[in-house]
Amino acid sequence: DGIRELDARVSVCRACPRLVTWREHVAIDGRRASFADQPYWGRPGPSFGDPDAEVLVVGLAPAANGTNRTGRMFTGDRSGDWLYAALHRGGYANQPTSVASGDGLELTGLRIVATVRCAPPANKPTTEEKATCAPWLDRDLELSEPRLRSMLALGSIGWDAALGAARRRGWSVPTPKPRFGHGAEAVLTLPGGRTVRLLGSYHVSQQNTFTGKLTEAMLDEVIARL
Ligand code: DU
Ligand code: SF4
Repeated sequence: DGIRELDARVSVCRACPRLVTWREHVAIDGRRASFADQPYWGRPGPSFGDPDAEVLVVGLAPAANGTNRTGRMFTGDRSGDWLYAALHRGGYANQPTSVASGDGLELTGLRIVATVRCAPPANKPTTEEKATCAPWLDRDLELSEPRLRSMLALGSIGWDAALGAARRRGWSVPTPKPRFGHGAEAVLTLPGGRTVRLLGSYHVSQQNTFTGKLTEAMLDEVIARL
């Protein structure tokens, strides 16, 4: 189907020279010591989850030793531990943990994509890299659109990417531009009049979860509204 083909195509994209160099460097000779005996994916991260999802989660980018290692969105790092535990509490995931493909994890009603599909140095994609990767997100949105009811943007970069993709799809976005914040909500209107809700959450990165800026209760509250 369309999503399978899209996932296969994005997995071999080499459009951003800096990110190709970084993802392959980490995979080949920059592996974290605790994973040194493992093969790394070292490529862009395809979407993960239910192809018939009504909810789309838009993250930031793969982590160098997370998705860039395991090849699956939010898999094998602390951000993923947080996200999948919350998706399990919210009824979208069949188990709370995400270790590696083959661990039995399945999502129902929800699919996860990223703004930028390759691990960026210091987790910071450039403006150009975000723009170069945007067509992949556009295609994900197009394929999800018939069933889509809501989106969850993790962090302001995911929020801006979701709004940009919605505009390029011809959806109507409120003006002034809806501002990102934890719990922020924007109602987007499709050309036919149907609406899709965009919700914002602080990103599940360690700098938010370790410091208490994002608590489990805060994340659960937004997921419940999806
Ligand atoms: O082989 P497949 O049915 O395309 O599934 C690939 C992979 O996607 C599976 O290991 C879990 C995930 N997945 C899911 O999480 N939810 C679904 O509804 C279908 C597939
Ligand atoms: Fe391709 Fe996106 Fe990776 Fe750039 S970040 S190389 S556009 S998949």
